[in-house]
Amino acid sequence: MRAQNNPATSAQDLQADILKHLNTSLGKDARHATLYDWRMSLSLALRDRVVGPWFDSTRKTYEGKHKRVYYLSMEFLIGRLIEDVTINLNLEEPAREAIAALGQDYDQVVKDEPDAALGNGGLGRLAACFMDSLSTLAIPAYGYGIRYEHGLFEQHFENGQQIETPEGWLTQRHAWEFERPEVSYHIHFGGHVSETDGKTVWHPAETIVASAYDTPTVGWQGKWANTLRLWAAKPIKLFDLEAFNRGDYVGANAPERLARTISRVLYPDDTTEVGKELRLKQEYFFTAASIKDVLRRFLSEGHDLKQLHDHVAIQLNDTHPAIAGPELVRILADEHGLDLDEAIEIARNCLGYTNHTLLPEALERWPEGLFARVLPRHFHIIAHIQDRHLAATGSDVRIIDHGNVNMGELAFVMAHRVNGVSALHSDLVKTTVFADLNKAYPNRIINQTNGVTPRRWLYSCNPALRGLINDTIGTGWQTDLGKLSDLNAHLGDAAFLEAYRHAKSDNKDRLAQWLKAKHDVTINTQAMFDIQIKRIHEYKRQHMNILETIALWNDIRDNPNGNWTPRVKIFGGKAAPGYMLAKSIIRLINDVATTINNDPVTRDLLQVVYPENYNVTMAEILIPASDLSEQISTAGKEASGTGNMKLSLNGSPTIGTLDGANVEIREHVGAENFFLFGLTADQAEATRNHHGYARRAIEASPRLSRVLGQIAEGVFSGGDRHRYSDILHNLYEHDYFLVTCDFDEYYDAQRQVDAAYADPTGWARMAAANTAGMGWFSSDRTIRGYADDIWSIKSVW
Ligand code: 4GP
Repeated sequence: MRAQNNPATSAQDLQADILKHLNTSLGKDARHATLYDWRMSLSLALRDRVVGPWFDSTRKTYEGKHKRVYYLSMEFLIGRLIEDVTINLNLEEPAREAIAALGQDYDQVVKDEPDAALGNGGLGRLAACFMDSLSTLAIPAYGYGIRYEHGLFEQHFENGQQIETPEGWLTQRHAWEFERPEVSYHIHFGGHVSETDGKTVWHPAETIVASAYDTPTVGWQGKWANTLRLWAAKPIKLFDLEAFNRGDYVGANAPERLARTISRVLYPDDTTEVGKELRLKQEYFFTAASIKDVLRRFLSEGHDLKQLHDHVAIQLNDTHPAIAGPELVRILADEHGLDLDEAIEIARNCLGYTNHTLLPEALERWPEGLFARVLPRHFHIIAHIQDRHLAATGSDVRIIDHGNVNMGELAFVMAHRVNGVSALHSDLVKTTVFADLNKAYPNRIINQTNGVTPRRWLYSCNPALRGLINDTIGTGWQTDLGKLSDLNAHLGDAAFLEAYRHAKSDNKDRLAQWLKAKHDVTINTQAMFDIQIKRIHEYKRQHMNILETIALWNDIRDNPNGNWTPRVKIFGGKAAPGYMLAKSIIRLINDVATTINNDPVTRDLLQVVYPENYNVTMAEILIPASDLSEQISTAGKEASGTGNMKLSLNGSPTIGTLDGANVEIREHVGAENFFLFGLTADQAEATRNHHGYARRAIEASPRLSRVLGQIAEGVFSGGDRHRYSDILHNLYEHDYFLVTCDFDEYYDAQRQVDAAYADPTGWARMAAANTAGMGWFSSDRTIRGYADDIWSIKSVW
């Protein structure tokens, strides 16, 4: 059923609305309009069409007193929205026609939109996919986060090295949001706590304002729309007029500057004490504003606070919003007079916590002194939560321990469900980081394997494959991705496989043209496109990939007339600004690219390409064009992966370890359509107990020894023997991530890939089998799992 207010739109209607917005919202006539004006006018005309379903959805939720989900996340990696909205509203063609009729190039208009990059990687993109699925499934939901002025930094390469510059998505007006100055809350920090007549009062020292900005997120076919509400920090006192009148113009702006710092950048450098404090304040800022908003809505419906969990489910996307537990308890107890223990129970019934990584550095711990200074009342409440937990379970796992407040333990104790993001990861959550808490609270940890939205990650980004699927098995898979398994019946059909190859080759051409136009790189489209796209991290092992590239280069040079399968190795990803080894890996990849791409002997057989500034939009071009997906993390370290799902779904078989969701992907697409290598998580752990394993592995591998020797001699660094001593030292002396131990098997698996790729029909069958097998990995399935097992919420339909 189409929502009443969503008018069926013709290209003419849209054209008229674009012109209307050009005149009345942008204040331009068509003769003087710039690309920006056209893009804004198109976006606003599209936004007009989201408003109807959005109002309907909100009204229905209030009328039916439906339960709502609140998804609290420091990151929402949304990317561009024009295509997202046109796809979901079925307005692709009308929008294209309307813009063409106005004499503009639609693709240029779409490309003018900045990527909303309010996130780093997987966790943030998952949040964006979840918003899409929640709307598509008509589950009433709010995403809550921060409206950062600057999203994830822009990456540039200078002499192969990563340089970061600030991202500026808000330097232009953001077309999709609605400012809500009336929805604002005071958020407090610091001060002290007093106790009078048994009543605890927090006397904060500092107050800022959290002000809401709403972006509607519309689901498939515009039938339902939820809200992404992002908070901007503002001062309570706009301006110090007295200081200004004294001539202190800088000082006059201090209140605003200080407040705005809170929502200025995603991931401030938290290696310094002030950086830590800022980050803790960011987390409390958006969490506290969100909780206040949740309770305001709840109370406006006239419910009793004791029934909170019947109406409210709050999901903590990692530990960043873990302060939600104590904050909720504080409001229930201090402001509404509930008994503290009762408040804890009520809060727990509402809260769920998703863990996204086992890496110790990502499990947040705040120095006790800092925490107690910034949030003194919460510190007391956490101590009380801890006492109760210790007394009730007899466990000796403390939340406040060794001078730190441990946010993972806090989130665990305060949530009624804790989930990992793949089967393997959830098992490891049970047996490693939270082993003791798992004993104290058996059955609390469950699994919800991640998924991706098929609307964006197949339908929208891959029109060629979308068309073939529609022609082969019909539509309906956009919301029932399991239907892709109908493709299995066609895997023996030569015409289908030929068409599948064509679709892939169209996408490869598209990527090649993009690389040429944007990065001035020419690639061989007949070669296999071998793609690794993700943040740069030792555990993800981009360095193993580049070492294998060097080994292959050596082998081709030793035998230039051999039967080699041409490859283009494509990398994409950013390193955290303070992560020096990851930055060295980036430089090595770029150095190796320079050497190899200029070698006349191997040039037609092996190329390395690393376009700078990987983001959601780049992913949408790379993924459909990929032949081979690199998912080569050290087993036990990648919680799930979602890029692995997008690539396999788009017909790119995986070379990978038994890590994260790779395990389940392999089960679904079939072991014969997956190139497996490497140690298992158990073996990896066992290997680390054998002193000197790295050196032994290097000595046992002539191929790897040679490669490391070349790097040490400066073959890729113009003779500079020291440029990569950090990487080499790490590999020889430590190699926690077991690159050396997995290297030979990885190299061999790559040669199996070469052989398989040499048979075009066989490869097409394998690629198509990946698409056919991936139906289970829709984020709709994941959201249904959360809805049933964690939130106890139903679709409004
Ligand atoms: C990521 C994990 O590294 C990735 O395996 C997972 O697929 C993704 O979360 C979504 O669950 N973690 C992060 C992070 O992005 O910041 O910890």
